[in-house]
Amino acid sequence: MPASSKSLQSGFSLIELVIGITTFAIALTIVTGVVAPLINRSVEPIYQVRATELAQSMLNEILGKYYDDESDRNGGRIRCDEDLNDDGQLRKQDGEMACSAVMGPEQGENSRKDFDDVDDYNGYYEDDILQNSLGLDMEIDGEELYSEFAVGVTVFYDSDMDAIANSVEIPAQEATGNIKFIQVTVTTPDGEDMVFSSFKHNY
Ligand SMILES: [Ca+2]
Ligand SMILES: [Ca+2]
Ligand SMILES: [Ca+2]
Ligand SMILES: [Ca+2]
Repeated sequence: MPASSKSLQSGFSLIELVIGITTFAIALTIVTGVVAPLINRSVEPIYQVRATELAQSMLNEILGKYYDDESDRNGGRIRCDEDLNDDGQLRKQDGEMACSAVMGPEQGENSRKDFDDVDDYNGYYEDDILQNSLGLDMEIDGEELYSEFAVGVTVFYDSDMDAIANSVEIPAQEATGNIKFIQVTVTTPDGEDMVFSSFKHNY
């Protein structure tokens, strides 16, 4: 029998097997340690894009509402907190009204479709099946559009536009004001909070 066919029949030596297994183990470590996290990371941008889309539509919806529940609905010529006759007081008989001191929905505004001013959204939170502005589930053919996403909203007066509420500024600032800060936080399915914000002015 020629020498070459004898060595083929004898298969791998123990040392060759050990080297082979070690090489395979190193290769596997590289795959799980380097490639697998990359696969994970490649999902994140999709969540981020979807979160941005969701936050943008929420902000658009909120910014489309009145500045305040006390805002003049007939053309908006009279702003809340505006002292029209400069007497240092806000009085109904002078056609003046104070802006809302409490951020939240007013009486009778029980769900999102009733919200008519920006601060009605303060404290709004939803997860599970997210809803659209009309209070309908965001689904297409029974498939949730934002499965495992959550969205929350915070609104407060922020007269100096530094993202810190008038109510907690030091030194103390006016309780109400002409600028409201709106913050939308979207939590992605992997638990990352993405924060978006905007201001609404009392025009
Ligand atoms: Ca007045
Ligand atoms: Ca309202
Ligand atoms: Ca309100
Ligand atoms: Ca502030």
